[in-house]
Amino acid sequence: MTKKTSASADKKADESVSALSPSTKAPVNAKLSKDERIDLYRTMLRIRRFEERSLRAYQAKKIGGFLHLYIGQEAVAVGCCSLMGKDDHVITAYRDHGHAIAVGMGLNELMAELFGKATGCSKGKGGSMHYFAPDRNYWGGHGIVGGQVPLGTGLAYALKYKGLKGAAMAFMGDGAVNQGAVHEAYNLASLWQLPVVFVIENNGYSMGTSQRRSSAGELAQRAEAYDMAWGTCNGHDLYEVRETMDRFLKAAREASKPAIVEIRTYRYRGHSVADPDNTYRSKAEIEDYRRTKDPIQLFQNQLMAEGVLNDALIEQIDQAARLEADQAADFAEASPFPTVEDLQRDVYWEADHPSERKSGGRLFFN
Ligand SMILES: Cc1ncc(C[n+]2csc(CCOP(=O)(O)OP(=O)(O)O)c2C)c(N)n1
Ligand SMILES: [Mg+2]
Repeated sequence: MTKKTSASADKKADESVSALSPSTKAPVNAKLSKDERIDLYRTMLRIRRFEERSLRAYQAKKIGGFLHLYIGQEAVAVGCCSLMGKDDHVITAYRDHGHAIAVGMGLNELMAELFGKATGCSKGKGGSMHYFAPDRNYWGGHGIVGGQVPLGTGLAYALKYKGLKGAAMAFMGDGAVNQGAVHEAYNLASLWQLPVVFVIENNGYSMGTSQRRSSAGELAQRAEAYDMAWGTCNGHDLYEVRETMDRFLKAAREASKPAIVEIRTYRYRGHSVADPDNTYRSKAEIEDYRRTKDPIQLFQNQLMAEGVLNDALIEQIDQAARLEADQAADFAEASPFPTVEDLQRDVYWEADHPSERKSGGRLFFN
């Protein structure tokens, strides 16, 4: 969503959105209060403003390493994470900013992490791909494509093994679905009937490879081979994400039934900010998505039609989100870097607890 379309609704986008979301009346959406609806909108906008601000910081060389922006996919993380109860868990890949904000992490600790500062959520040593908040049941932020999927299955296994309540959501990209470890995880999840929902965020591309060129068949339908339930939904429509995921999460929580859900979405930026995207898709394609399917614009239109949002409130929410993102960048800038001594902390448990160490051998290279 460009500045133009943020506060004052873009007329063209308005025209392309003819009706309310088909999921408006689903109980999980119908029960939302006015404030809860506004909160969902605000969270999506905060994610976008945070990332736009982080991009400027990256261009100003305040951020090193990778920066994979989630812009365009906000309704997926916000829709899914808004359904989490206190016993539910979430894990994702490296495009992890949206999920972090959706589970309630603060912009200061997130921006500081990007700047590599000691006040970051991972003490400045993880960066963009390694956001974590165990206190919010948010288990990262992982850089190996598909690597988080067995871990998410392990979260669900632990819930079942320990007789705890809740379910786990394991997010992955469309590029992860052919990884062997993902299929091993599917198999065990079904064999052991674990309370996990595998969420495929299909944004159409795995770096520069289109999903259609890399994967055969329906991505989520592969669940049938493992005797699991599956579904798909429109990830540009926040209400539809909530309606679909609510069904599968309930089955996971209440009946320990695993499932695979493909959520169709789109990223507007390159694979990472260092990766220009003028070779594998057309500008017209990106523009078309922006103009007709922007999840924030669509939800804004929805809430305007519901009488929940108006121009003044939209402007106020937008200004607050921009200010919050700017203040997070100021906080990050003013924070200290980790010290040299900090570098080897939090890497190996044994190194942090030498008196309890049982293993031999070398932990670090000299
Ligand atoms: C096992 C492994 N292989 C390759 C890579 C390099 N790599 C990083 S991101 C990526 C694309 C993944 O695309 P997708 O799963 O669709 O996620 P998206 O970037 O679209 O969110 C690849 C191939 C990696 N990190 N890990
Ligand atoms: Mg992808």
